Amino acid sequence: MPIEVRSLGPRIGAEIVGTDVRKLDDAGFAAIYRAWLDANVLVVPGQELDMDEFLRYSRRFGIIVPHPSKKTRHPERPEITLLGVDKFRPDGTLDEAIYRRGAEGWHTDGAYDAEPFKATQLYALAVPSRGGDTHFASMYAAYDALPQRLKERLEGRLGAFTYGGRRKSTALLNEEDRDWIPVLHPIIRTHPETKRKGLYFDPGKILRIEGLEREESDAVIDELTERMIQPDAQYRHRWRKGDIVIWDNRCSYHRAAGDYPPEEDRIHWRVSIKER
Ligand SMILES: O=C(O)CCC(=O)C(=O)O
Ligand SMILES: [Fe+2]
Repeated sequence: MPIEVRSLGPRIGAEIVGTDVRKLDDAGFAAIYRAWLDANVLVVPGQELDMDEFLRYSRRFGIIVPHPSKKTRHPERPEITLLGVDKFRPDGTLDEAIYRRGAEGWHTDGAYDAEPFKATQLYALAVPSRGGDTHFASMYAAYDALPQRLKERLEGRLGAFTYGGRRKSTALLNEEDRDWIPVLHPIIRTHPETKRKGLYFDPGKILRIEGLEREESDAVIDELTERMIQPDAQYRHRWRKGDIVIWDNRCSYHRAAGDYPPEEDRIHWRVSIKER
């Protein structure tokens, strides 16, 4: 069966129409993979999957690695992270780190790793009656829109990234996992598959730009934070139960809206995927 691809946002986001991911042959998957590389964020709606089926499909994109946040891993399946589970503490108060996970700002997943996550894939098990959308934006568009002086200033430069960034936000990590050695990534990063240049940046994880004086590094970080999101290269996903959404962390930013009624469930299975 041919794969039908529908475009979603301007320059980012696409949806696959009428496909059951459990039944995809290699040609079908190749079409999905191509659509994902082209659109950076790919939605496959209407899936009914158990955990093994979700993992099997996810493994077609790469290697699944457990997320460093141990307390949000599925107790029996460490490669699955649970989003929105155990939001309330035993005393009834809301755990903001779980409720607002991913909502503190635009980011890309895994920039704190020497080899960042290639992709993150979510499967929606429960969606709230309102709010809880996920926003996406293109790193390619961010790079294209940079003024020439910044492109030249940043070409070949490395950024130092760490888990909690300058704010040291490590609430989801166990105490013993909170020390991170900063890792370096080119700020202007060429996507290994599409060969397109993007602005690889994460205001919540970057510490500094190597080779710049502290003040200049901070000023450039502030300027990039202002410039990273291009309004004409965004997609906002309104979740439906059964949606699979995969995003490419090498060329897109995302953030959770963090605005749904906390008493309602918003639950996803999540996997972090690395290159093979
Ligand atoms: O829950 C969401 O909408 C996205 C959360 C997030 O940033 C992530 O899973 O990496
Ligand atoms: Fe994220």
